Amino acid sequence: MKGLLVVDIQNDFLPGGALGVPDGDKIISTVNKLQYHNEFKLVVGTQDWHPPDHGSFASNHEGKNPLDIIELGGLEQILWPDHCVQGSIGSDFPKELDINKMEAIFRKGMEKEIDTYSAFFDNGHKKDTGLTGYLRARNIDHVYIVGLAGDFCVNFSIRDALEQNFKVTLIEDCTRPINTDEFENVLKELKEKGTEIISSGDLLT
Ligand code: VGL
Ligand code: ZN
Repeated sequence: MKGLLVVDIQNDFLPGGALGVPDGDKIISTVNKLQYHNEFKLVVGTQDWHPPDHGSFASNHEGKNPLDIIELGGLEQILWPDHCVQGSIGSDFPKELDINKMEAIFRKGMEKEIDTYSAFFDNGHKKDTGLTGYLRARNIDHVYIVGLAGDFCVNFSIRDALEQNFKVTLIEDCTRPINTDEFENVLKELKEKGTEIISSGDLLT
């Protein structure tokens, strides 16, 4: 059965937000429609959900700036502006996003020593968010993915979903990257790994 995973559509990832993704807001109305598509037996959302002292924030490392790279818990970490701080307006879903169809919301990025881009595992693959088990318990074997940011949380979620042996479809017009230049390469890699890439128009008529 097919499920829809809506990744990190949060105020901070929209234009004007702390880590605004260019045109991130443009996907919302289509994502709203997709959630009601009969094909999807389950809709699940995620939220990036950091404590204020999270290790991915440049502000928590003396002399560092956003986009600097450091080592965090033994992994390479890109530093970001403070974003999606637990309970802040930036961490909230935008009011335009329909969240009524989401049966569960998985929050991630709560441990300060490790970042979690993927909806399935932290970046070190040490801790499972529980999403794999949840999807399996609901008989989902095919995950459709939409959301932000295309090159980070969507990208990493797709890789993990494939590794967990889900069939994976990215709905290309329902994601946007932080870095547009490199996104073509990301898409090419995802395709090579077995991701099906479609447009929302292939589902909605
Ligand atoms: C994300 C950077 C930092 C994302 C989250 O949701 O793609 N990107 N934290
Ligand atoms: Zn984050």
